[in-house]
Amino acid sequence: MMINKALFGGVVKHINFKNILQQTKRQCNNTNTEIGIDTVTNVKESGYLGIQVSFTDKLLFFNKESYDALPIFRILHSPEQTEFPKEYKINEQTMTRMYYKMLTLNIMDKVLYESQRQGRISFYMTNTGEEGLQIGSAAALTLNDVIYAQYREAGVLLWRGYSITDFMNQCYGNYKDTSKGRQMPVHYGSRKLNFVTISSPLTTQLPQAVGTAYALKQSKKKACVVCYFGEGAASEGDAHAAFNFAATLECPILFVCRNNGYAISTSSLEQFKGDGIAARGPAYGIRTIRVDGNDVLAVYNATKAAREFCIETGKPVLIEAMTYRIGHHSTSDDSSAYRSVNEISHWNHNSPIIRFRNYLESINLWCKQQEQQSNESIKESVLRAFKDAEKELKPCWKELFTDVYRTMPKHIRRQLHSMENHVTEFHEHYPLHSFKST
Ligand SMILES: Cc1ncc(C[n+]2csc(CCOP(=O)(O)OP(=O)(O)O)c2C)c(N)n1
Ligand SMILES: [Mg+2]
Repeated sequence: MMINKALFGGVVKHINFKNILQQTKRQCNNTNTEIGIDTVTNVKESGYLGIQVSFTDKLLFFNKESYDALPIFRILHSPEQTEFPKEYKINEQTMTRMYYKMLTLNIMDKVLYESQRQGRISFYMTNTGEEGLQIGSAAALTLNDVIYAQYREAGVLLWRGYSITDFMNQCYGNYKDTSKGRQMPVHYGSRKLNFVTISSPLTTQLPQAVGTAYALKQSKKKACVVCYFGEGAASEGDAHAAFNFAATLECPILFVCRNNGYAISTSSLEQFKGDGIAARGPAYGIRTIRVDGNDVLAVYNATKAAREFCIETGKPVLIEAMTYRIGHHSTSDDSSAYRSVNEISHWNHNSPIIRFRNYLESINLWCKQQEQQSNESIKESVLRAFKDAEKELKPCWKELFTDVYRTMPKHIRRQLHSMENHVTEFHEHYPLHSFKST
């Protein structure tokens, strides 16, 4: 009960407050004993917009210990396993193709990593340890789905049809590179394969991907957007904006978080204190699953189900794929400065490639001989493409001035002419023979 001046109409002085308070306390006590304490807790009420209401008289604060951690969906539990639930079966041809692509990615990474070490390309980032996540998810999508990636998703492109030659041309930035040598190595893009060009600033792809998903929904296409990002990128503000937009605007987008344990040298232990990235999904009202990213079959099945949900309902899904970055962050990093050799070797022994090969061998879909032959032939084709790409000319330097505007504005044209005059006059100082002339 509120006691205020207005209630007593200006006769406050003559009121006996002591009596009123005693009377009020007696009434309240009677009321509480009559109703009983349990009946006033957990009362369901609607009233706060968007919040499901229940009340409690217990003074409780919640943290991650208040809930069970989200479980990890896994199909391949042990190396001896030959059977798993029927609904998760994938046809044999698809499985061998998946394995072959994982192997290809792994071998291509080794060659390109070494070529950077020899100074033949300027930069590289390997995908080692994350092959299962990349190939498993890509295999569950169609070419109509639009991909936004970070930079460690070469396997997704490989699965969609980007050839080894395409990878090599991009990393060398020669004139056959579709981005005309204007991007750093590994910043791939392919209009034909519905794969949006990678950009270096972290997390920019998330809000953009949500916008594209919103547009897809308006167009009523039977496709979704798939947006890959690292757990480190999930700490950027853009990630939160993207999750919330996707949930509130109901956009058909599949967020695939690669939780590989590190953001360069910062381990996941130092990056966040909650239950990983997955716990954030339900907080935004996004349907979520945490999956073993090193189990290619689990990733495939989770992605397939998530994609179907996105397209049927037009709503987002979040997948947190647990994996491990076996290689250095990039060729500019030396991970021995911040993690132990033992830690890396543990994951090397449990790599997604080994796990999948064990399974395929156990059901007679793969054998040692096939492994050896595939290794040799993949290595040969990677080295061939690598040598060819290295020999190609660089794009014509005049390309520097094109493609920003549909019609070249006057001031850019002036800069182009001035550069032409300069290069003609000082041609002996430039390696013009390694560039296309037009
Ligand atoms: C906005 C922004 N901040 C910082 C960087 C530098 N940077 C590049 S990669 C990276 C770590 C990203 O880690 P994660 O998202 O986990 O991806 P991973 O490298 O593990 O695949 C950082 C901090 C950047 N590129 N952009
Ligand atoms: Mg990471």
